[in-house]
Amino acid sequence: MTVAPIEGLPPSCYYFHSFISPAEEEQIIKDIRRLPESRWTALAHRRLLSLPSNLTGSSHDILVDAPLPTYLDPIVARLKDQKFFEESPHRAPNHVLINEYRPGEGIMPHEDGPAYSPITATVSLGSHTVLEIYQKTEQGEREAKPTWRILQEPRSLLVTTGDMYVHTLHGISEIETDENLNRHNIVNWDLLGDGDLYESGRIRRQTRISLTLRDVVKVAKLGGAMKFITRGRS
Ligand SMILES: O=C(O)CCC(=O)C(=O)O
Repeated sequence: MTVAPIEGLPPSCYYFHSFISPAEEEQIIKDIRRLPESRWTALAHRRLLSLPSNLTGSSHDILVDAPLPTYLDPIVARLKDQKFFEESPHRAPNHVLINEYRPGEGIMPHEDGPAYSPITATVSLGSHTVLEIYQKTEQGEREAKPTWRILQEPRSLLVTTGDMYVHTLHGISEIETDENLNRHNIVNWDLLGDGDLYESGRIRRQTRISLTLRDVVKVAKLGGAMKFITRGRS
């Protein structure tokens, strides 16, 4: 795997097609689908699982110490091999947000915030998507239109860190078909594994599951976390 940042973006964002195999993708989707419906949080435009648990405490920034699901082991091992989390406090991701989007669903532009060490690793399963990156104005507000678009193929990995993490926002439009896909509009066009699939410039989305792996800075043992929760309520 060659580790080179995507050119044209603020430092630093890395894209790797075929980060996992089709067999691994199928197995992880099966493992996720095995989880009871009640574990998911249904939102207006996607559904969401937070594992090993939701962040807690009055600022929602504390993780109760627990392992990630074992079906993510191959992904975590590869992230460690590539030393992406080398500078984060636990030198590995300890939390995953699993988002499921049907065609037409997306996520509002947002920043990932200070609960996490400033590095995010996202693996896409089942479908491509287009992540839109927004810059901030001098007043710190989000610009009206995205400056860059990143095409994430199924089974790919996108790593965001540094200025990209701190100074930009990202979102996914609520559309069924991605259009205007070409080397002028897609910043990682030359890094795609299966570029031919997108040559027509448009492609319909399928149901996509994204795994967003991060390192939560504050981790507490169960007893310790209870103290934070109680304090937050008093
Ligand atoms: O699904 C994605 O690729 C983006 C997810 C995301 O932005 C988030 O979980 O904060």
